[in-house]
Amino acid sequence: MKKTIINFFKITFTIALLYSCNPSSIEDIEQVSETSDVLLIPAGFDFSTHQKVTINIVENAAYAKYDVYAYSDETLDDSEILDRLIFSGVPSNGVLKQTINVPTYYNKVYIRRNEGLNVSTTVKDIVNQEVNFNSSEAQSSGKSTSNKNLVNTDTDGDGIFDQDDAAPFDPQIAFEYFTPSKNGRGILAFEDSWPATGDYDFNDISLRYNVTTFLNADNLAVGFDFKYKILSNRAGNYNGLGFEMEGIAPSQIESVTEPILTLDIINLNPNGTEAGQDNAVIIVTDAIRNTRNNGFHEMTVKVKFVNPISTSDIGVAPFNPFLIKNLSVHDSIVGPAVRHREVHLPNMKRTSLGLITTDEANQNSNEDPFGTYISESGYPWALSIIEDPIIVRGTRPSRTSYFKVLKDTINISEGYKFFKNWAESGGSEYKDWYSNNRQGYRNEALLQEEKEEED
Ligand SMILES: [Ca+2]
Ligand SMILES: [Ca+2]
Ligand SMILES: [Ca+2]
Ligand SMILES: [Ca+2]
Repeated sequence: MKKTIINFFKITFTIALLYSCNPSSIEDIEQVSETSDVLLIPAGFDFSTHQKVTINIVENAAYAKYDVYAYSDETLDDSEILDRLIFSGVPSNGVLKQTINVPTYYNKVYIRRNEGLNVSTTVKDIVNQEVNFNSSEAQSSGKSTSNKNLVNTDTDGDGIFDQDDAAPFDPQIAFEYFTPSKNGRGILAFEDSWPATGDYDFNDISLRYNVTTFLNADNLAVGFDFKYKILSNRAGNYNGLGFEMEGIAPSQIESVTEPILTLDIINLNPNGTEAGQDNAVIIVTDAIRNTRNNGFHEMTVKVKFVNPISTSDIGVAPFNPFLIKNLSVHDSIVGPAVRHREVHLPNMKRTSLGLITTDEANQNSNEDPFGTYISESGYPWALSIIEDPIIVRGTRPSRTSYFKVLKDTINISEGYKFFKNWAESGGSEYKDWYSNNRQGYRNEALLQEEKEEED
């Protein structure tokens, strides 16, 4: 009975919304409609498509340079492994340890060790989200570097030879660490109807990103570049975007690129982090719609730390990302700009400034009564996917291998045929449901082609 009443209100609201629309802005309108679909997910499932893996390297020589790659041996042939560089480093005091984020179906790590002129390569299994490697395991590949007259110069004096140093003239930076990988990218896709049920096309806001973290000679992070590109903004609200770095205090951040602010709802600390937060919160913009003057070009948010921090302490990108759901774009139902409504990934916590008001919580349309960001029908309001491209030699990365944004009002389980199997199996089946690794995974007619960069 209760459900029937809720449905009645939803239908009435949908009709009211449709009639209040200004036809000129109809392409931007989220047409709220109840999905009859229900996902029966196991308790505790968080819809994660990626896993954290800790790489522990123990080195017995005084100096060796490492490059670490991750992949799945089921979906990749050997020639593609080298496109999946995740980080480089020279062990400091005999140890090189990094925490990386890789798709849940990845099962292998490829470790390339370079000691002087000797190169060795080793493949290790990912076991219980860990890889342990000791340099005594290194098998010389018989290859040697082409540079027979290797001269070890360290121009900036950071202890890392020029040929191994990602920034040979900068003593603060020695290596790079990429999330998800040098050529890979992450996708964040949001439904902005929270806490009401949406149509689950996950295109209200979607973006792709790639993070380069800069490491010093001790393999500690000194800062990072968060490069992102908005892929879709099909929302009826002025939605903002930010991410929280859990466990990192605002005072640990030296500087952040100034966010794009237009609604007067965000207060910043002098270092550029959001004021009033326990953890460091980086606001990208308070209204993605208002960043359109910049087009949907790739943008970069630069973050620098006061002191170097280990990658296990800063957490792995995309950290705790969230959408700030704000006022409607329709004049007829405009409200005051607010900061508190945050839409997070499943089972992630709100920031210090996020809350659901009593009024909002008591609404019939509240489908998130436990604040887990998983609806009563089993769907999340946000998805996080990371993936590597299949590189087509001699051309730009093949875009067809990436997750594609759904066409409007298409439920994700229609466009991605095994999304439901994946979710209902608690993530154990069809782990690569979002890819086109195999024939028949996607209904391509229901997916949008990504627009090329508009120059
Ligand atoms: Ca150097
Ligand atoms: Ca350097
Ligand atoms: Ca939607
Ligand atoms: Ca939509």
